Amino acid sequence: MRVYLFVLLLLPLLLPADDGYRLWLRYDRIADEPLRQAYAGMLGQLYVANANHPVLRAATDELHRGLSGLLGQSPESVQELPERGIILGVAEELSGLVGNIPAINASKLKAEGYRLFHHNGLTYVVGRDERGVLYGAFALLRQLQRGRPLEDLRLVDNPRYALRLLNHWDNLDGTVERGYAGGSIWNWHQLPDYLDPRYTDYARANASVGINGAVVTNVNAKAIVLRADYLEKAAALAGVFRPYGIRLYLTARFSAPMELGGLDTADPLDPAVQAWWRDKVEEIYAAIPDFGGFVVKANSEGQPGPREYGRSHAEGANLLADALAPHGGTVMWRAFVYSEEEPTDRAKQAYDEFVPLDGQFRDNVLVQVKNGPIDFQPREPVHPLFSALPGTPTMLELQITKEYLGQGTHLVGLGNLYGEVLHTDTYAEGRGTPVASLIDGMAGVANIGAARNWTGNLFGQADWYTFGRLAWNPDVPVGTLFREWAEQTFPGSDSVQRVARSLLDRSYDACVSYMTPLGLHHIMGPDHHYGPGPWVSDMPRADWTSVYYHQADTAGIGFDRTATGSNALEQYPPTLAARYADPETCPRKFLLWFHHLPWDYEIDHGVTLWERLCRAYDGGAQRVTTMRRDWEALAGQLDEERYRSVLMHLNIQEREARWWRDACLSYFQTFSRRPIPSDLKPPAHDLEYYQSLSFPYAPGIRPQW
Ligand code: GCW
Repeated sequence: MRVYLFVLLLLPLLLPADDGYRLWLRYDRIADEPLRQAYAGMLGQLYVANANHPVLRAATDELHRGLSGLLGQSPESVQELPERGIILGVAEELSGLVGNIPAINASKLKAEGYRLFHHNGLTYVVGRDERGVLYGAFALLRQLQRGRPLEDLRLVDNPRYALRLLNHWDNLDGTVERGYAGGSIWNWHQLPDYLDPRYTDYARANASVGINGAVVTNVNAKAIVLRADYLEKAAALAGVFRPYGIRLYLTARFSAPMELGGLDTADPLDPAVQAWWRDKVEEIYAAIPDFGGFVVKANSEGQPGPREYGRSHAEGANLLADALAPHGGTVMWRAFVYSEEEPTDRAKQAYDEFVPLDGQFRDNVLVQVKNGPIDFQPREPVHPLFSALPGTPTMLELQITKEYLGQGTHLVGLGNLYGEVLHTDTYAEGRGTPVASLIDGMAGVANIGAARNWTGNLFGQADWYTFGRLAWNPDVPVGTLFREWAEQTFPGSDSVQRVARSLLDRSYDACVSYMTPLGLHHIMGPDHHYGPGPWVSDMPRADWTSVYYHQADTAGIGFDRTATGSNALEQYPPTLAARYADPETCPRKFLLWFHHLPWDYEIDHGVTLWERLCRAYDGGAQRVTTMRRDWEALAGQLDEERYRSVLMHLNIQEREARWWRDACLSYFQTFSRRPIPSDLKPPAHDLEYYQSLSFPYAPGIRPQW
């Protein structure tokens, strides 16, 4: 017994410290010895067709890195087809070499797709093109990391969307807007000469989940990034990304022709402006031959744009599209606009602005639409634009960073948010028209920073992973992705994996419940968006306040977006609109998004809205306590460093969930004038206390406002 206890106490010391830097690409030696030997027996040699292609070299390097870690031995590179081992290459080249193996046939492969299979002692990684081979190599490593057998491997995997991008809201001064993982990973000052090895690891991580583009600068853009010296810096980054199949994109400030070019206008119809952009784009392609294109935030939150010249968003987008088209570049024009003058319901404004422009954009323009009509709230109904632009390609923009979802500390598995959005049936073309079928690409606002483990909160890595894998294939069940991530991040421990998956799965609903249950939204602290602030009423614009959104008064709570209110509902296809219009059929989760209801509205048999609200807040906070306990019980089962780091964050989350619950209930109670159910704990402090808290140095605030 004593010996047993002693070993138990020592166990954490035996597990090597782990700072999380390696993400899900850990490649530690496989502990299951028979399995390791079986793999090693099969994968001892490596034959690569066209081994000198830079992308194939990256794939080969990764296989060497991965296999030498996982198996303890690197495969021997051979120049002739081996009898056992790995065959890697582009389908067309391989079929000439290895003869008549039907599986090599590329007909089922789309651009960037790959096929993995085992045949006669050989494991084939076959791509439609070089990128496909790279993705296949990562997929093979994933099989091994997850301990899956190779013998009956038969995988054909094509990406659903051609554009799978990270959007960095990174500023040139090294700060990150809405970033909670430290400063920017890009060291602009030392580029182009100093190439941090982190840039390569960043590219590897992205490639491993299929991300093929990176917008490296903030949409609140500075023109200076288009200046010659900065283009040289960007070109250096693009050079690191290229072998990993990642194209570099920049944000374009609409007024750049004035700021950099000395013109006195940025009017998109002005020939001098058009010539300036044409020349600038040519200069960019001279430095970055595979430059991806521009992302633009125009006429939104103070950013310049075509509206200043009486031109439409389509005219603005087409200006840049025409300059990029000869080089194969793309414009992603953001639909996140709401008028400075207002005052219609902010949820309606993007639709009103963009629907009349449908069909007017050039072919190389995509309109980039946030998942919901307000702004990355913990939960929103899907944006009505997805089903209203049949003549315009669209990008779905999601946040991977957690501006409104607990920022740097809360564990919230965003995969469930992403899945909910992608699978929401819009009924745009009758039943069975989910958002995933209406979009043409996905962009995720990155949660990556200079933190040693990239995302600050270790579980933020799962959000990056899940985003990438869903952008590759939105139909993979989110639970499968949680499992993949957990298996690769905590290999060798079933119990840690089980808890990790379960935390990812439970946490999204828990967070919505302790922050904004029943369709409440935008009730957080001002500017920094940290913590509860349902009382916020004093802001430069009404639609930046909380009271604008929850509309609580002594009669009830909620934003009436039905025909008796703003009628935002009319922007949805009729089937969906009808469902949301009736509080009886409106999903609970969106009830107060669409309806203003009395406090004693009976929501369940005999349960009033007020009581339901109290129980939602309370239940959400309690679930975090359970999450914290479940993780705490893993003591000694994983390395101390990651264990402690996650636990400390969960402790903060538990405290803050309680804070949200208490602050919001105290505040809403001043309107409901009803007691908090007696079986629930009363708030820990009075309302004045919560209102007195201030966070002048909360991270992530935009520097240039
Ligand atoms: O979510 C809001 C953020 C801003 C952001 C803006 C946008 C980059 O609070 O910080 O600016 O949306 O998406 O443009």
